[in-house]
Amino acid sequence: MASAPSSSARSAGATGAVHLPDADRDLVKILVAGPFGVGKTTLIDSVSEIRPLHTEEALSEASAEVDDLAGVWEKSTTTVAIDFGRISLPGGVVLYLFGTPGQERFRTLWDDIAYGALGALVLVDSRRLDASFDVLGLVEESGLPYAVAFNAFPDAPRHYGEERLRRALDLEPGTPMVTCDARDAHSSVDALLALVDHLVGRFPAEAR
Ligand SMILES: Nc1nc2c(ncn2[C@@H]2O[C@H](COP(=O)(O)OP(=O)(O)OP(=O)(O)O)[C@@H](O)[C@H]2O)c(=O)[nH]1
Ligand SMILES: [Mg+2]
Repeated sequence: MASAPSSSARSAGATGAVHLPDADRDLVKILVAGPFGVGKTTLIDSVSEIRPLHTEEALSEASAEVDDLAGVWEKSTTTVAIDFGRISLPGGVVLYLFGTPGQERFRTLWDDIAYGALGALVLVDSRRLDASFDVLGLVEESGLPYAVAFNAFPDAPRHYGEERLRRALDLEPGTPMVTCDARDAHSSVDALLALVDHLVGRFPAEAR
């Protein structure tokens, strides 16, 4: 699987500067999307240079019937609306990260949150690929360019080759695929950089 570009040149981190200078900056809205419990909140937490906004609520017994806890047994809360965070990248690009649920039943919320976004980082749990079909459907329907990041849970199968995963998820050709550990800031920034590279590559040089 392609490795993500290095984040070593990152200009600000989870504990870095939080104030943006007034100089010209490219402000980019990015969705961090994925199925229940895939690590969206964790990723935004790990990279955000501002205190992230979360809308976490305790999981209820009723939700157990719709959101499968398989693989994330220790999970006790879920995001009921959005997560929000911000990260400054080298070269003056600032990503505004909007974490959003990817289940089909959140379609209305999705349409509102996706408004104005330039791209999406779709987090996938390779232990339950089918849980990502809804979000991939939503992202493709909305025409958003996206990259797929496999969040490396310890018991995730490692024997799937890239081509097999690409086919299983029915990804559009050229869609970047990387692995990450959402708990790790550098790894998560690398996944975001893979998306940014993909977005930049879609625009002709003269339009940048
Ligand atoms: N081992 C491991 N655990 C992770 C990783 N990322 C997230 N987790 C754990 O997985 C669980 C789910 O993470 P969340 O960040 O809440 O997932 P989410 O996608 O925001 O979940 P919802 O908002 O409920 O859809 C938490 O218990 C995390 O600690 C990872 O990279 N590796
Ligand atoms: Mg969440």
